[in-house]
Amino acid sequence: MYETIKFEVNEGIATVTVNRPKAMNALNSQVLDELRMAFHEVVQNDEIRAVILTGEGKAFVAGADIAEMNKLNAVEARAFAKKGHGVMNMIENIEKPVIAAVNGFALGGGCELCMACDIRIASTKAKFGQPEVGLGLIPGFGGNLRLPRLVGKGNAKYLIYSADMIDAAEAYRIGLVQKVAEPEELIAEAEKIAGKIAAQAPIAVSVAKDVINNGYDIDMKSGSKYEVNAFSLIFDSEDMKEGTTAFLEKRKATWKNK
Ligand code: CO8
Repeated sequence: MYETIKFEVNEGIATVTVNRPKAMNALNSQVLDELRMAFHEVVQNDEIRAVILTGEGKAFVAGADIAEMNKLNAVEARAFAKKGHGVMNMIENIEKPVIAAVNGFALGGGCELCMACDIRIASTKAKFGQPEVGLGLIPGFGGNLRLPRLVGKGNAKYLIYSADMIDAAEAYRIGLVQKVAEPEELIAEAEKIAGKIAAQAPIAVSVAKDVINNGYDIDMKSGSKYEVNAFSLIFDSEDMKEGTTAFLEKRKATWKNK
């Protein structure tokens, strides 16, 4: 069904692999469409508790497809940028956690794709950057917005203006990634984190994701109200009763995702 990505589900964890290694997994319209379809499948499948997003071969994703962009006029570029934003926003906002396992180059749209994920783990072989200004472009899949939020304005401006590529250690130092792993241990490490998350109450994880995302860009007072409402609503979930009762009865909780 998919031609440019691979989609697998194993023990509640979906793995989405961008699979266009001959073009360094560059995001053309087809890859973006298939990513949207895959994440739609993630939303629909109740068994999936967490997602790992990675790339096949040497790259995670080396950017939006430069050959495709080279031919676009402004109207077509707008449609392409909107398609990219649609995918990034979908990944950022689905009610399930998404872990980027960055195996290699995460450049331009690839860096933007991993930034739309909740958590990033990098292989020691990974390289990050926003090289768009070297192509006469600017980041167009949310990089100007997400990079400063993740690493601060100064680091973001440095990376975007200079087009510098940084390695995993530097990405970790500035807070772009949360963990660094040896290449052969990257997926196992991502699965370990996904497994830990999948063992928690799914409804609580999804509500926490919602509050963090929606609380981030609003003032503290409004955020505080948003959190209080989300926190109280969760008391009507069966999983909240189960989690707290299991603690009191000194047993392991069994989640219903209800
Ligand atoms: N788009 C299209 N093709 C690509 C891309 C890309 N982003 N990256 C690599 N490829 C292709 C190469 O053209 C090459 O194809 P071929 O074999 O047919 O010549 C093949 O992949 C292998 O690449 P290389 O031979 O270059 O491999 P190297 O190992 O020598 O280098 C690099 C790997 C460093 C990753 C190098 O390929 C590179 O610099 N790639 C481009 C990185 C880049 O500039 N990315 C940013 C693109 S712009 C962007 O992402 C904007 C996002 C917002 C879009 C908004 C829309 C309006």
